[in-house]
Amino acid sequence: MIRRALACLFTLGLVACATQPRPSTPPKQTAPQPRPVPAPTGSVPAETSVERRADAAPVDLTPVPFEVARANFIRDTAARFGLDPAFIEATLARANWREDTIKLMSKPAERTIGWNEYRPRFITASRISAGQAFLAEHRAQLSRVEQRTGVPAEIIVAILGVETSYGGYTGKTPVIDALYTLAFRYPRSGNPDRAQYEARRELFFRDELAQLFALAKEQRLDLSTLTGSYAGAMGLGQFMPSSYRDFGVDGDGDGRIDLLTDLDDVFASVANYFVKKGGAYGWERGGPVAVQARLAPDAVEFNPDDWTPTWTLGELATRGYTPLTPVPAGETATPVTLSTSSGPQYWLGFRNYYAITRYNNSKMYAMAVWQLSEAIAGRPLPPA
Ligand SMILES: [Ca+2]
Repeated sequence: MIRRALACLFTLGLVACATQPRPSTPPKQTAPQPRPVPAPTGSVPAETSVERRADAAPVDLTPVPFEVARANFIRDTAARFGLDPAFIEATLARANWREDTIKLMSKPAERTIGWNEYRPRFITASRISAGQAFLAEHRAQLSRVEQRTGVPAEIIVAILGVETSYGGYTGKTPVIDALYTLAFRYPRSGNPDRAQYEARRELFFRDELAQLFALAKEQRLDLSTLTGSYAGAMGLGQFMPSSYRDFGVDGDGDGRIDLLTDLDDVFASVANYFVKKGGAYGWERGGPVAVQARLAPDAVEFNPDDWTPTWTLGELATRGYTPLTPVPAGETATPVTLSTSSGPQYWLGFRNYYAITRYNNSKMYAMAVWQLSEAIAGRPLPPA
């Protein structure tokens, strides 16, 4: 759910990533049974990814004393969501600064890795078999969501596999602590080139903290027990509060959106996110995700700034790109270059590829999720 993320070791996004502890959390009552799954890869939800959009408005860097910022936050959040300021004050008074959150958020980005290193971290035999078991166990529920939304069951399962090892590890950090920390003590590198970005990130998390209060009220969540990632992402799909509020769906019709323990709600919400988040490029029922391509030897690699799939096959052909497998007529795509130990690998990503990047703005994340979904569905994988 966010924009430019770099993930932990990968480039998923942004800054911080996901360094999650080993999975040890017992499953929730209605969540899947524990399975021998690999440690989560630690993607950070999109919302926590880095944003470096050129059009991002400048942020006022005038220092504001913490007490003033905190008081303004309480006043503004109470007014914005119709909450009792005394409740917000009392809740924040019990929140703790999380040094581990600061540390993880300030961790320097690891060296950029290639697809040949990234892929094996996500696409493993154990993750595939655990995904197949999860799909088999919940097939009826997933099929209903697929029929309604067009988002294939295996795509939903793959996202949950990458984010939380199918619910095996959803995070143990109190969400209120994580967001309070990042909202008011977002780590500063001291690098003037990053000052605007870091200030914007702090405001992003301050808004997420405000939305957490609204979410808790709307969905009757107990902020004293709610846990998630070190950056405040929650549940099997690792939704940030704003995404929970914007895209969460009550899948079982019990009047509540529970993305922490209710699989009907989780499946419906992940699918809804895919359909809606990309706007005009949201998930297309039955559409392709990606195909491998060949680049003509005399052509120049074409790497657009983002993965919006606006290029016609004719335009791509002009630039030297030829799909290796047939593509439905009328599809538009984005070229994607993956680096491997044996040289660049070229792909064309379609609207549904773009939809996956809305979950985490990384070309390798989207490719890994799609390929994992293919393996879970029992289809052959492209060579690494
Ligand atoms: Ca529900």
